[in-house]
Amino acid sequence: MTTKSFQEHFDNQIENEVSIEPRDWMPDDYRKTLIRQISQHAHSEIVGMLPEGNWITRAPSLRRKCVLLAKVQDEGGHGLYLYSAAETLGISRDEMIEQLHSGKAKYSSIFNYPTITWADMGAIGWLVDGAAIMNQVPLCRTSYGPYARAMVRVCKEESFHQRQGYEIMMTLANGTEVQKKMAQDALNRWWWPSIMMFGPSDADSPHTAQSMKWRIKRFSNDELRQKFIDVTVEQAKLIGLTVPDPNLKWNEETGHFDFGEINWDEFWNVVKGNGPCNKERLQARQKAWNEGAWVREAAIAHAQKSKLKAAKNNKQKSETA
Ligand code: BYC
Repeated sequence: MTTKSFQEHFDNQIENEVSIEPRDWMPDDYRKTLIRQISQHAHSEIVGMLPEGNWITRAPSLRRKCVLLAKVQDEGGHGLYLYSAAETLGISRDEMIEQLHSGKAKYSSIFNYPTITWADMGAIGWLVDGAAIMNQVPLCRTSYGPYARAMVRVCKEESFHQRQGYEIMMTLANGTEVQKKMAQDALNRWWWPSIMMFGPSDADSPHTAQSMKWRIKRFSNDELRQKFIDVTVEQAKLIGLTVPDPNLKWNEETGHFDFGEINWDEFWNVVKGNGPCNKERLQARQKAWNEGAWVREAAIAHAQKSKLKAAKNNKQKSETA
């Protein structure tokens, strides 16, 4: 086949919703876009373990501790599926980790904010995982097979995470005055960063148009952000909390909530590495990587030994046969 016919075949697959698999021909830019998005997604899951990991030892009861521990472990698992999905595109895990540690690869802006009270665990589960579900459910139908399949399980777990967060908020909102205040304060601090998680507005998003043509993305950043706001405002009302946006207003005509101006300077500042916790997060990842070196070396040595042993056994078997 010529490059032109490979391209036609690929275009037909996209058009007919036939998923692209690792051994299929794909345009270089499609591959690059997927490596960029999937690896950044994986990094977000792994870095995303840190703000919540911070509260495991201080969860207010054994039940809360077990649930939070399970949630944080889930995020680690999501990172691993996603690194594996990205590896099918021809990049190694070591290369991806190196890109994270050197600051070349991005990860979600949201994880560069501090978790200062227990209510932040509620706000993260409710808002951050809620935003993640809104973004990731459509990714279950993304055009690249391994990414789409990884997302199915990730989304099931994210739903549980969202509910555990909302339940923490509900409990606090129905608690004492001090607890209710703590929940409101967490909502005040996490609302705008959660809205920013969806990425720049469509007009300023360099990748959206092409990613939608390739059916990697099924909705634009602004469409998903709007869906999230419409759903979440009602959830806040239900538990008696106030979304910190004085311009939030139901619009009969559009059938959506209008909302206030997003502080894009803050968003880009965080994305560029200058948020409240960027340095701390990267240092924690680098430290974990360095301290885990002996485990990786031992695993490689064990794999080599097992391989040699198996080869020796096979040789002996064929000699005695
Ligand atoms: N933070 O043209 P755009 C989780 C970057 S983890 C930082 O719109 P695209 C969880 C973007 O990468 C959830 N950077 O790009 C874990 C691009 O930069 P480059 C993570 C951002 O790719 C633990 C530039 O801005 N979810 O759920 O079409 C606990 C231009 O943007 C951000 C995913 O990763 C941001 N928020 O769209 C709890 C979902 N937004 O690469 C929960 C998968 C944009 O040109 N990813 N940028 O240097 C996606 O859906 C898309 O990649 C995005 C961005 C919507 C994020």
